[in-house]
Amino acid sequence: MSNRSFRFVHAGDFHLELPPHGVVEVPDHLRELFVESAWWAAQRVFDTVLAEEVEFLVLTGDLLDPQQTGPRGPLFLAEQFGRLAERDIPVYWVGGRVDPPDSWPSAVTLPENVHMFPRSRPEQFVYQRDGTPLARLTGVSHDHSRTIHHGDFDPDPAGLFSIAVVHGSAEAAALQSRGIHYWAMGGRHDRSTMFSSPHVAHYPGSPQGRRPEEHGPHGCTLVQVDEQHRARTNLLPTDAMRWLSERVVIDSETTNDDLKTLLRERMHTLVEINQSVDLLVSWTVAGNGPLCTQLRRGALAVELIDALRAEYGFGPPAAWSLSIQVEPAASLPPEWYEQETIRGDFLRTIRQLQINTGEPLDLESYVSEEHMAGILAPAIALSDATAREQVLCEAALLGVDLLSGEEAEA
Ligand SMILES: [Mn+2]
Repeated sequence: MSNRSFRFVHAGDFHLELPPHGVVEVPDHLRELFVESAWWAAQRVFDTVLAEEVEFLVLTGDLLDPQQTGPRGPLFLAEQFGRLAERDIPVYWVGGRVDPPDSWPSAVTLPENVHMFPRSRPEQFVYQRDGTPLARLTGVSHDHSRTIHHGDFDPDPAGLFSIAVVHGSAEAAALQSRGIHYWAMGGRHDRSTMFSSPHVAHYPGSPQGRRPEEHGPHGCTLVQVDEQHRARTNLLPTDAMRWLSERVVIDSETTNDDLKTLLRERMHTLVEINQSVDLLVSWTVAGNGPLCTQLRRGALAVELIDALRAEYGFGPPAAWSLSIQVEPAASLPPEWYEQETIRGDFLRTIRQLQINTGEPLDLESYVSEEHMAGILAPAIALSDATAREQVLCEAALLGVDLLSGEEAEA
């Protein structure tokens, strides 16, 4: 039995049916990027497989919903698979939530190098290089239960490198107990590793981030297996545009110009670090001082955004600033709660509601009957304790903004 080192690529969650979203508006010059980035990123996964000359490609589901992409989706994938077929590179594909094996349209023929795992029970393939077995892949497509039946997976009896190909979630301890060398997981859109030694369970994430919360580089994972059957994972970025979330801290001394300089310097660094990929940046300003109040209410945020967009937003590559938000201060000055002012009354009321978590907010009385019949009713019930606390905090800040006199800002 040979223990040779080898490499493969692990990718998933292409979601070709789903363009990036979660922004208020998309400027004209970035429209094509929004529409096409999921496709470009997926194509780069196949480019990577060819460029790295790996043994095979493991795909862990949610590649496309063929109903929603229309013919373009299956035709695109079949073409990409065909590029790998020309180089004799097999593809092992487990179905996820949106791409169960029976959703593939019969009119589009899958090339013979593509092996799909069924949904009913695990199936196995042994990958061979020049007639020598290198790895055993066991996989089962997602069956709507979300949880992976880890008991279905056993390591290769002859000691081959064993890969489990699955879509969903599982307890790390349950997976670790099986003796599988590499759990190729799918179903999470941000990259994450459940454990990495001695064995590995890994989600490569989507090749393309879809919304501001999915920040940082996205791509596929290059897995390198050594002679001792240890696997090492490396991110190979494929994203056509990258969401970034940046936080800058200011204090009571910070001036408009200081903040502008701070943002420009940070932007400069971001462009240097993330070369040749378009960036979408959400800014958060934290700290305290009069500038925070100005940013929350006034035209300053718009002015800063406009300046950043003009200087960096058009590229290429573009580094487009989406928004500037002010991080709510951790606490308000305690003396404000004691003052005999309308603001003091307001803050004391809010604090009572924060302490007595069972006390109803009675927001219903502010909403017309017509709206109560719609989706607003459950939204204002705020039965979730965290959501209630968050709304009360925001209400306190809004109240402070509206009820503080001009002198309080100075
Ligand atoms: Mn998914």
